[in-house]
Amino acid sequence: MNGSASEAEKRRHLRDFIGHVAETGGTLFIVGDLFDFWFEYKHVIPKAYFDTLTVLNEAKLNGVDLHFVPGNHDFWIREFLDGTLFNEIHADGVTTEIAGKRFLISHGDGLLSWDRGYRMLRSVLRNRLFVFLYRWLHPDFGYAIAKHLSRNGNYNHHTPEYKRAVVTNLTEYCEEQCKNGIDYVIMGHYHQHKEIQLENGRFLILGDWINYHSYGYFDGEQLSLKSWGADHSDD
Ligand SMILES: [Mn+2]
Repeated sequence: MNGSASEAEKRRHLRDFIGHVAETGGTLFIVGDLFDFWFEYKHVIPKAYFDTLTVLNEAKLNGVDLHFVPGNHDFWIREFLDGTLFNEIHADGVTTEIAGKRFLISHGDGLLSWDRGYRMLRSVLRNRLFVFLYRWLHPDFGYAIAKHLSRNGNYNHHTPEYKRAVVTNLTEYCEEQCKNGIDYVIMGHYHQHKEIQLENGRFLILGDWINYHSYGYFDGEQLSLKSWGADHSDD
């Protein structure tokens, strides 16, 4: 995260959104990449996310059931996120039933059929030995490396054709899941904002908080994709 005006604005919207959830109550699943980089040490957590952590803690104290599905930027969790801040962590996504509907909630990375190389890289980055060794780097150094890598991420440079191929491939995956008893598949990661009706279910790609300020909302009957700001006139 950087110190620009747009970053401050984005964070304000996020705080307002989480504050709204704290007022209305319910369950909040955060579907990964909440942080540019989260690497938790035994005794140290990063200060850059203080505002987000604070508002999440407020929501939890107000009774919101807080769940986190780590993404590829914030997988390296210990006791602070897992137990102190969130009620539950779902490292590999989760299948859960809410009001009679079966949800599959996943960050979504590594699901593309052609993503073999990424899946191998991911298994290294999640490997216990790799994590153990990385933890011995000084946090300032460990965070500097990750910040550099994160800046070089190129999700914005995908062609429209590639983005369409991603949706087609993910939709095939979701069709398969929904044939096997899932009603709703929800994922993040792909920076696309899609709501797709399947033969046996429904598929949401949640967009992101960079361009869309978007989130999925389940009222107990209907699941929909919404944008914070579009339904709130206070901005
Ligand atoms: Mn991701």
